[in-house]
Amino acid sequence: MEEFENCNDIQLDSKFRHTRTIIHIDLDCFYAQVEMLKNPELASKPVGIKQQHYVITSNYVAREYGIKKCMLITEALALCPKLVIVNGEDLHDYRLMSNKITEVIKQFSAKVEKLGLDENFVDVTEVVEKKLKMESKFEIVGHVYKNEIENSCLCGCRERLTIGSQIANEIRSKIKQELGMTCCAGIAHNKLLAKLVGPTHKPNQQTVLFPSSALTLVLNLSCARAIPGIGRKSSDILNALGIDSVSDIQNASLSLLEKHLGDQLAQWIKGASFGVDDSEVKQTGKQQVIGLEEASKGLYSMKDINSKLHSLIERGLKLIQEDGRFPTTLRVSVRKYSKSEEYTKQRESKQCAINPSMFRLNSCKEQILKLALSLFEKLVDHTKPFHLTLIGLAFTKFQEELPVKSSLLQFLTKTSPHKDASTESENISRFGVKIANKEQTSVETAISNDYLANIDQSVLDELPEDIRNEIFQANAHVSSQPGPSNVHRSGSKLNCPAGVDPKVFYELPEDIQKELIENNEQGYKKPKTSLNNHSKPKQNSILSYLKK
Ligand code: DCP
Ligand code: MG
Ligand code: MG
Repeated sequence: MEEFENCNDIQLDSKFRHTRTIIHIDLDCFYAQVEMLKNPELASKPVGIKQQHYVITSNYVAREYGIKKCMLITEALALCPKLVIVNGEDLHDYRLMSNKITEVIKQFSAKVEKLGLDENFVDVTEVVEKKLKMESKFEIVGHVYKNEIENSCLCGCRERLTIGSQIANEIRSKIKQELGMTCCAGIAHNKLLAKLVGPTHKPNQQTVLFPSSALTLVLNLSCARAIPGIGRKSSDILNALGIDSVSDIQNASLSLLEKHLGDQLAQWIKGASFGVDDSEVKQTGKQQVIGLEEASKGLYSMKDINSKLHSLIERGLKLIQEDGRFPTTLRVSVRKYSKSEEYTKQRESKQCAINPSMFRLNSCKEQILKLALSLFEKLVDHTKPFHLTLIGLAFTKFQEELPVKSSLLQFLTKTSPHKDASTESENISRFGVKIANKEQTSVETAISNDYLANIDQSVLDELPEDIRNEIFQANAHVSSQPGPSNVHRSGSKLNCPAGVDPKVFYELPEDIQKELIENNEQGYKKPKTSLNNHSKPKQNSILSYLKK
């Protein structure tokens, strides 16, 4: 103990002053709850969620039968023959719900750290401070760990944690009200204690821990490994040193721990064994990967693969749209069948860069499918019989904004812009060129000597209307030469402005034609239509990209 007190001033700080208020939220039987929400008939039945041969979680009805997490399905069925087994290998709906939950929690404080799919830490210290200034009387909501209300510490933690319990209750009510999900909450002055105290009353309950009970809570843990943050590797090292329980850590010499675990980890573990944890709630950014998988007993044909990829892409695009960012990498994974249990868990994957401009195209689904298939072919020789048990698709490396228009143009133009591109981006360039070549003859006759000549007509046709208009408007402005003045056979009396392909011009709705002419006469004005998420000025931006 003495050594510990000398080892780190910051830890001492949190031992005698409990300035923060941290809430840990953990959803009740998360995957099972999502399934019950999708299919309310399940709510009254025992439900087990299956992955491979295991029940990875179950609802609380099933838990009454003694079903535990990670139990073999055969064992679970022996305990409860009427257990309804739901396949939980596809994480799509769980991820979606997980993100929604975090968003609800963020309504209470910006300091939210997501942990896995069903847990979040929230630092509500500032919210508590504000409430303290506004009110003076507070009542604890929910349980108090060991019914021990703080009466020795004078730092103000009793009031703060009491307000924390009220906020936790509000968060839980909001999650229930907006998403129909129940959860547990732990409230304490640090992350470790908040996480540990939450599950002391389950499900759909909350518990606050006052600092005077911190030691009792950690000493009640079954073993050192039960401290979240001590993983298998650290616990193996500790066990090898004869350190098994939390009190063993408390009594171990810090220098011994530092020698075997490294200074930082050793000091943290030593602190944790006394309920001390000064780690911050790290604000979680958006997810790094949008990934989906489909498991199956057997995928044997390209028809299977095509259909699985098709559905994965459709769902992936929905998620990307909801996310609002643009991925720049596509990854395809497969799990090859093997009799060996260990091996079947391994996935192989290939990835390539994708041009985010693709997400503007109406044909983006087909284009991603083509890319995914070419990645698949690198993983699996489809000319020979194959047996897969899973196929996955992931979008990664996101960028917040739509790409600059130069890349849009690169994507639309007929020639590959990067001759020295890497293999990954060559895929895309080749892909772009391929589209262009297909339509080249008809396009060549259609285009006049204007800036649109560089753009593949077929791709142009696929663009959403607002973007097409923007390109046309910009193109109208580019040329200063007098344009052809004629009455088109379409009946339009309007004159096609300089530099605009008449064929394209007369296809446009009349209001857009007028706008084009206006722009041409007055000089370039900022187009009314705009691309989402673009805050930068657009003045002349497209023009430069459209130049040959
Ligand atoms: N999970 C998993 N593999 C495990 C354990 C859990 O894939 N070995 C998944 C299923 C769970 C989810 O993670 O629903 C969240 O894990 P929890 O440990 O929080 O368990 P639950 O939310 O299911 O139950 P509880 O009510 O005990 O929190
Ligand atoms: Mg949970
Ligand atoms: Mg959890």
